[in-house]
Amino acid sequence: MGSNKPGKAIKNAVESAAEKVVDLLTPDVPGKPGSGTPTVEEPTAPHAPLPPKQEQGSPETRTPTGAKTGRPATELGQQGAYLTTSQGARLRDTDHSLKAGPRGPILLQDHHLREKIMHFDHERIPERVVHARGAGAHGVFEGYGTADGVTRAGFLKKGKQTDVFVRFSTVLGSRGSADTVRDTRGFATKFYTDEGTFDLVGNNMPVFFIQDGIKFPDIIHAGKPHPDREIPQAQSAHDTFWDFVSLHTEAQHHTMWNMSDRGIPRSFRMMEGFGVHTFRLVNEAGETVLAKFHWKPKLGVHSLVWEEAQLLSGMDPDFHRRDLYDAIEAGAHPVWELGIQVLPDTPDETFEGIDLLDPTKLVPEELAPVQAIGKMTLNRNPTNFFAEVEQVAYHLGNLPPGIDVTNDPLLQARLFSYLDTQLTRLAGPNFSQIPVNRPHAAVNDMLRDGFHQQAVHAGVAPYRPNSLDGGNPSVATDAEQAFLDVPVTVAEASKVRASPASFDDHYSQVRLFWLSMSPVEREHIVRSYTFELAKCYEQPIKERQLLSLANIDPVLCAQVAAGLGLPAPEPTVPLVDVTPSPALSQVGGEWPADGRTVGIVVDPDSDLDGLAALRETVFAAGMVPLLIAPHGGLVGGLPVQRTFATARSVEFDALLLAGAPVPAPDATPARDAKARDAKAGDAKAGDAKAGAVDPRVLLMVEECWRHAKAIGAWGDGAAVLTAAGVAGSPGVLAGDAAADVFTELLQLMGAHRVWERFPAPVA
Ligand code: HDE
Repeated sequence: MGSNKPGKAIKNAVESAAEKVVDLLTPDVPGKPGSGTPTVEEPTAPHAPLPPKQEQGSPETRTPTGAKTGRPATELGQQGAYLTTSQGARLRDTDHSLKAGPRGPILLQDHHLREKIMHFDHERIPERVVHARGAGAHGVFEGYGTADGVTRAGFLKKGKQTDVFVRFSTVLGSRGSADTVRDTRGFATKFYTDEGTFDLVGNNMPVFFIQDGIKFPDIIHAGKPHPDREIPQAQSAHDTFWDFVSLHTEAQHHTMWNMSDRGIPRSFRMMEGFGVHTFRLVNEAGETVLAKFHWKPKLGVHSLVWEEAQLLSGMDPDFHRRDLYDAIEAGAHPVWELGIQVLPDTPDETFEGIDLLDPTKLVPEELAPVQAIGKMTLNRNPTNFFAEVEQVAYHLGNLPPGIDVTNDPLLQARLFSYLDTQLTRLAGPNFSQIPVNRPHAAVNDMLRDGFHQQAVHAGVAPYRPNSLDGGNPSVATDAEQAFLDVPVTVAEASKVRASPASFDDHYSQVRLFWLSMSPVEREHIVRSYTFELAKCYEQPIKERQLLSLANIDPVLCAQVAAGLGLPAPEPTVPLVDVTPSPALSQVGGEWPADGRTVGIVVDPDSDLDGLAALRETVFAAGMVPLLIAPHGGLVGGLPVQRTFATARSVEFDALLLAGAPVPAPDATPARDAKARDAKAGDAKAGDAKAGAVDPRVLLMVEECWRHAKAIGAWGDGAAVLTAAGVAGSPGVLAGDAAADVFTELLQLMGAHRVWERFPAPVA
């Protein structure tokens, strides 16, 4: 038995761990599981729970009514050195049930067994009906003060800092589905403002499939797996999806966004976010404007290429999750600016002919620039995924004074759904008392009782008016920051199940989007439509979707039709003249490479001088270097993160070759299918040295090349470029010194990919 003073015990445990584990082998790249260093032997000295990792954060410890508790967040989960029951009784054994003799049977009286199994049986809660798969992080928002003229919201005032919790998600897949599927991404932000929580529950695309919330179950039923066989998971490449969107043509705009590179983001950190709907802002003087919210990532908007996304779904289904958490852990904190398009609040709620209540329409930034009003930095990973990411509950109706809703019929239906869904998912009406959902503003709501009530309400009069509690709580005035339901005039009308005539235009903005794309982005769109439709079984569905494409653009339609082996139909509506919006394209511009991953292939038999310095340079550039070697352990005194057997090019944004390793002992197809036949490389490259390079390294180079990634080599590494047949092509660098090659590589990475490798035929 060791000391039972927790501080000393931790110190002892850490010191003994340091002695027993080769320090150098401990990974110094992000992703290490815990904050301590494990020992080979099971630790037995009692001590307090280890603290979370430094870059992890938990919801601030507040009472259910929003007051600060001042207690460390770690105490909310675990305390003390000893294993206990849920009631705090210390246990002496948790490995054996209480039995009548060592050979059983188990006794019904074993309260520890029953409690342990009962709790385990109920660990799962229903996953979200949509957006089930996601990842989240804590951060801080700082207002610029630039929105003061249009909204009274206090969290937007200059320099005001507000805690936030963001959850990113895919829409269609189940909780365990892959991150890199083609889909819309959710981008939901909870601002814990002093004036009540504000939830901005948006997507990474500015338009939606439907104009009226009553259609939501239809689009989701169509996009989810087929009800009979429950396939395919987390994707739209199937008959029911295309059946619906080709019949319900208002979905065509959002569908094209999904078919574009926006449907396969490189990273959550590299996505724009959009509030989608038009909101109404109201300032101190009671004046209103209409506004659309935008999140602009400091790292730019970037995507995977389709093959990369598909390979990643198998290689690393958690790719986006890992990317977000690793970047935060590496100190590359993702930053977005919040911006608004400010639009006049006119009676027709229309701007430049665009109906602002139609969520299938965007307002081009060239017509209404996005004005920055604040900045968000995500700087802490969750400490417990379930408690925070799974239990966070967003709701469009969580609005602070100064921000109000409009009559957008999609938005209006959402105001019902987000509270309602939590009743099932979080089992009762008290979900706002779960730690991650607790407001940071004083709560005095007169809501009482219900499942899982956490608050111990005092007072005898949870009703108004009352005299027994002295009239508490009071209602607030404008001067006391009361929420303002903007008194908008509602035109006299009859009850109808109908939409305004302006909602009938289903094609002009889809055409605008298509014509705003660069040639390479159009290639990707053609390929996605062709891929998805080719996966459908039913010819009539493909033909019907081609009709929509004909109404969008004849070139697009002809290209997809050719791929499907079907005739391209004529348009059924006149093609509209539109002015492209260059802001919609992702290509062009220079962006920081923060938090990107660089693979470095090393050959233990070659000159390893300078490798340590290069690794440090990559770290210093805010990126993560991963050393890839024939075997694990140490190479040149540095820890290896991937072997040729475990590495795949799709994990890296760029590849560096510090040597030309000969085939490793496990480079046989029987041991590793990626190894193929080393001789095949030989023949293909037509180079005497080709067979001398490990075929897995050649595969990495080939894949990086066709995914338009920058590749650099120096010294012996240049031989790999020749062996792979890519030497001298665009974005493939060879030099004498590692540092020079890396500097050039960094420049190429600023453009995200080496697009000139693939001149696009669709102009
Ligand atoms: Fe959602 N949506 N939605 N949605 N949505 C949910 O709420 C719903 C819509 C969005 O990370 C659910 O708590 C209806 C548009 C995000 O926890 C549910 C309609 C946009 C998230 C729901 C819409 C979104 C959700 C499922 C049509 C972009 C994830 C679990 C009227 C502006 C939030 C939950 C998170 C989640 C309903 C349309 C974005 C069922 C009925 C438009 C980012 O309430």
